[in-house]
Amino acid sequence: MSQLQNEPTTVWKDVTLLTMTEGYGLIRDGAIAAKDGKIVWLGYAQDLPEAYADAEIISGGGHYLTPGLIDCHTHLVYGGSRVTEFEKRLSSMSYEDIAREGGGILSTVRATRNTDEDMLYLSAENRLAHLQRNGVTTVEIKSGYGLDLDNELKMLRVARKLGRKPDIDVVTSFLGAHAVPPEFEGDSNGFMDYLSGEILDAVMRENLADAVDAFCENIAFNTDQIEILFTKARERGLPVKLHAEQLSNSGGTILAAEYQALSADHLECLDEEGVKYMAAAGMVAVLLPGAFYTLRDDRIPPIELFRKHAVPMAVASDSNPGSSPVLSLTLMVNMASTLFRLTPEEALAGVTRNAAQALGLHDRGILEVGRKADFALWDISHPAELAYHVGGNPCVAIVKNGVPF
Ligand code: DI6
Ligand code: FE
Repeated sequence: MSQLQNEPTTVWKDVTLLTMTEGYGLIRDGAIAAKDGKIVWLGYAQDLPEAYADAEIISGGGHYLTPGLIDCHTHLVYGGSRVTEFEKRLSSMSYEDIAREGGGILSTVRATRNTDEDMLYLSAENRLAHLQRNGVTTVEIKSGYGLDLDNELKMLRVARKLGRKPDIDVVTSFLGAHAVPPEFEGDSNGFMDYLSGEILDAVMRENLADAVDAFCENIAFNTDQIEILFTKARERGLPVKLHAEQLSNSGGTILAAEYQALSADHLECLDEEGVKYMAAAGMVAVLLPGAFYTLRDDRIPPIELFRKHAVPMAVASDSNPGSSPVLSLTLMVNMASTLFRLTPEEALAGVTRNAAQALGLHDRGILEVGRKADFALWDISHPAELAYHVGGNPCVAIVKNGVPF
């Protein structure tokens, strides 16, 4: 027998499975078998084939087992802190006012430029650990606080390095078009040329990005500018996605649809026309209730229209130092339900099946033979409990590529 055929199989028993293939896909008294990092069997424990008699058996302790959670939108790598800005916002300054006076994203740009790669790694690793303890096995991380060649590459290298840890997969997005840095003040077109030329070239050379993202907003970039970047991204075969319609309806979503974007994210100000474009382009709507909550927004994304036009909804943390200092994805499942009125089932699909689609990953997000053996185990007694608790952490273990952590 070859080495490969001798690789041990592991079977989790005494679990309630939520396969998330359709609805919750609940299987009580279930079992799931993994080999070589992939799911090889799942179903009712009583139907477990004889062939698995010699497998290593792990008791799931009666817990629920879901696909490992996927956080499909984060800005986890950054220097410094924005806690003083948080205090300012409490005394009536708005996020946009703070951005206009050089705070906001630009203050994190200064701090990130002044932080070396090792320190950036350690602080991001610490934030990531919170997400992981809460069930996350795949995370997307964006650049966008460097805004020059060296510092954008530095951020993306840190994200790639985090992805070499055995218990997490990291998908990276180049978000150079996040803000205009001081050295290009008043010349956002010049900055866009630099971004979509020299910086994107270097990012591609080092294979540092899995997608290209941008911030389309009246305090950031307009659709004409983003089109330049998206054209370059497409020439190089990189998928695109967009921060769109968060603070105003700026037409970003329609542009993103024209470039077959994976997702448009935020979307509080999106109208039905934009939703139709998303549906036609097969895009995912990424909902970010942490930013909505932190900025005390009063417009919720058009959830009914996403349902009506069958646009899949993902839910993510948007973890960042300004608008969404979030460290728990199950808290986002709660907020997606409470604030955006998603059903708990929709919210859970938002951090599993639909989050995988938002990242263009077809090998995870549901429990099915052939998919990655990435699981989270939960001390709950009803699936909706994953949306019900506000804070706390019912995650008891994660499994990555078939290996328990
Ligand atoms: N939208 C966001 O929610 C973050 N960036 C973006 O384009 C905010 C980032 C920050 O405030 O630092
Ligand atoms: Fe964001």
